Amino acid sequence: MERTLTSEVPGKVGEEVELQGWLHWRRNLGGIQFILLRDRSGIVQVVLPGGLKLPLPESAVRVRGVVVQNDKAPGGYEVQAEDLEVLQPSQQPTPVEIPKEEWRANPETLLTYRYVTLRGEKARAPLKIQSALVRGFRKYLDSQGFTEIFTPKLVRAGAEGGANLFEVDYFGESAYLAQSPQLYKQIMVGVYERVYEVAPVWRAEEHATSRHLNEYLSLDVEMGFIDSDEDVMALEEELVRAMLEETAQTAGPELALLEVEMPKLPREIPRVPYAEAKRIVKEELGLGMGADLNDEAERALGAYFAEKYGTDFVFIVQYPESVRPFYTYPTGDGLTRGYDLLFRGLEITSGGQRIHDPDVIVQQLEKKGMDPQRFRDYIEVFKYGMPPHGGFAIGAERFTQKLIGLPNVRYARAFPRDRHRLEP
Ligand code: AMO
Repeated sequence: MERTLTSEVPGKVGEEVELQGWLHWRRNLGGIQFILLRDRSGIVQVVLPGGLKLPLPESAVRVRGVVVQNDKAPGGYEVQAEDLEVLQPSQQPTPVEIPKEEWRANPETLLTYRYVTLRGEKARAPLKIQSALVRGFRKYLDSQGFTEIFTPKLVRAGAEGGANLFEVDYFGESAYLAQSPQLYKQIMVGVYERVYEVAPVWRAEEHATSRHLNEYLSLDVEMGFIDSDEDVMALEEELVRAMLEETAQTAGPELALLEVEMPKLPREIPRVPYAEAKRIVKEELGLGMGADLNDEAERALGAYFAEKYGTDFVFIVQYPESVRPFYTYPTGDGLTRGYDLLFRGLEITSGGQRIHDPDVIVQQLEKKGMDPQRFRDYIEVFKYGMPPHGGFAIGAERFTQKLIGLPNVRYARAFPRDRHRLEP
């Protein structure tokens, strides 16, 4: 018999169906027992005879039965079956009772047993939403003439500065895990003009915060023949719109389950110069801030722009050279064509125009106290007609976190790596 998905059950009233999935929950009322059966598409109630011996929750099972409408059943339908076949039993009770506690148990416990706690309906939803965001990212860029690239993750030098690099032993030589595909995606602009990459990157952040991971998914974009960072922001605006549309269209049940409020995204996202953002933070919001916008300042700015302009997104533009990486295009007045995108008060993107003149690159490296020798292959490329170009990277987990309203970015990654966590 052909398998029916739980989501297809409402369309099959009166028919006999075969379901396969996991025993999500069970309850024996004596003469009758109920289970919830969970598959990739959702959950449905199955009614079984009271005498039947049922396996433990999370066992993989198969049932055949007749679909009946029942207003008291979750979702309004149930399957009435006589028997249940165990495909593979659970050998022990789950460390956390999935349907009840997935959202209430101690967060550390949930992460420790993530291989099974992820199966909870609410636990698995953020990753489904993230997968839709990433699909939207790829689809939109494919439609705009971009080529997907795959760059090395073992590298000789860090592109984003030396502080948070993971060092690895590369046959006796020192190498690093890539902090970003930055230099390689720029090189690939010289080949394909427009490129993107979806891949993990590593940051040896020492501190545990709600927005830092040591391994995260970087959604990278780079494009050639631009006039300025304005072209890059214009692309990102449309890209973000496409990602949200794809998610609304294909992850509807998950968005509903988590009660996600879709963001306010105006046709044009406001561009606020860094100096102006700083002034607002100080004078209008009465907050202090360090050299860069700190997270408290970002949060306050997010709330300020949501209130003032009805937008959940804001670009902070014209960053000073001192707080941007060496490859950022300087405008000669101490400022750059580098920008950040804040979403609901959190930086989800850094981007901008890049330097395309090799002499300026050497000059900026030296200014930052970095050794141009370590970047020699990268600099070579710029001697062969590199067009004006720019791009950006979106942190996939941060975007997911803020879209859903997750308290910690770790829940937007299946198996997060943090200071104390290398397993599971
Ligand atoms: P940046 O270092 O700002 O820029 O990183 C880009 C985006 O990646 C996300 N991000 C993180 N997410 C989780 N945990 C972390 N530790 C973490 N660090 C960064 C953020 C951030 O906005 N090469 C440039 C991008 C570019 O200019 O193209 C870069 O890596 O969402």
